[in-house]
Amino acid sequence: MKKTILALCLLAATLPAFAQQQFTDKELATVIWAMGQMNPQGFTLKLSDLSQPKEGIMVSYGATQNSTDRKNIPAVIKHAKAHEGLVGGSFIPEDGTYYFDSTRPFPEDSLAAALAFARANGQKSVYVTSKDIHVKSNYEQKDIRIIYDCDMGSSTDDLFALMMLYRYMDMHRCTLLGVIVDRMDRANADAVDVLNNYYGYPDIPIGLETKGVEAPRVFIPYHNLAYARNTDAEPLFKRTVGDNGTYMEGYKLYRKLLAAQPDKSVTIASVGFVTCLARLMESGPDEYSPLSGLDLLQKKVKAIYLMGGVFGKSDQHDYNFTAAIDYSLRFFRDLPRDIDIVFSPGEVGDPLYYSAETIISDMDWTDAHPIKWIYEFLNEDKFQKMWDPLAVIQAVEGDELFNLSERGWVELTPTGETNFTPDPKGNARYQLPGDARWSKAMLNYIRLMSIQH
Ligand SMILES: [Ca+2]
Repeated sequence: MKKTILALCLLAATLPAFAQQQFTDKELATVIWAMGQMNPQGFTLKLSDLSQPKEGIMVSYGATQNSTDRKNIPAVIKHAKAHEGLVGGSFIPEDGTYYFDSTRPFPEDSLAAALAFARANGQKSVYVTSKDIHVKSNYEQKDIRIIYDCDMGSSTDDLFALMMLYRYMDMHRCTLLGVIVDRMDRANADAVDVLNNYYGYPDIPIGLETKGVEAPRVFIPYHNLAYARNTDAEPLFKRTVGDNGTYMEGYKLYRKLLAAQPDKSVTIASVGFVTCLARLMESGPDEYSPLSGLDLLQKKVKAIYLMGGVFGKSDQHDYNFTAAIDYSLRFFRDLPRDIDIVFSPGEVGDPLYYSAETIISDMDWTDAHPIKWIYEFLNEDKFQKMWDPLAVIQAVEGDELFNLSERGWVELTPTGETNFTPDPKGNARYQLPGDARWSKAMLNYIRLMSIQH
């Protein structure tokens, strides 16, 4: 019997003419059941020609919910034939069950619509076919309050991490309270002003470091991004602060934002230097709060996700902490021990290489895109790795997508080593490198956000 089914599927796949012959519902049910047996990871089948779509965000209809048995398949086929003619199978690890559903496809650049449909149909996730990833749909977590602290102006992963935060905002999965730019030079804050506007959040406050790292190295320069002009010499990108506005001091904006938030409610994603954080911790009472900076941090912040650190056998050299080692030493020395910290070491993001060519092609849906603009004027691919988004993704989505170390304490040495001492009561953990499949899925997740519009 199994051999017959296999032969039927193979024939259908290799002989379109054969596939075009109408199958009876009974034959379709046999094929669908067999597809489930042969595809433990899931499948989508087009009933008209038994092909498997290569693209599309697949969302199951609520009407065929809980079809787990062979005897449910005829109802799934009936619904699919009355709708888009697609049947999907998926294994849900949480309940160890394989489900068959009538499926609705959405274009891959329409994630928001797909997620809204999924929520309306009681579905917990959607499947993005070409990227081979699932995206959760059952989120409304605006109370995840994020402050994003970056060294905008050198690597483009800071920009992609910020893009992820805007997309999470679109999905109501977090509230971005503010952006701190810890790389001095207002051009870097102006770049954030551009992104805020481009992604539809023009009023997110921006703070800028003024006493930070002197002349840090620049990997991919984009200090002129905010001032880009089109061929008619008009500004290419909108800004809120503009040329005449001013930015609040980075640590001061931290104070203002933290003072206004509920206790232990704020998550910080720090993907640059920790100079503004160190200056916050050394600050005294002001117009925003009678508390010292250290007390304010302890009272309001629950977790800090840090891009940086070197652990285990890695022979990498840390950049973010060593670039301003005095500030970093003070930050790690004084950080309240009841604030959770999670490191995203460079080696975890290393395999996530988003090539210049792929970035430009993923953003070809628009002429003027600030990130694409940077790449269009680069003479060479600088092989940018997507380090920073990994800290942001965990800050918003929690631990589920990551392999993490045990708990412990981290001490920073004057030469920039992050020494880890295991202790179940410790406040620190670090991300562990994933396998090739994990790295690809993470990069594909970032790419999925690049194509949304
Ligand atoms: Ca960075």
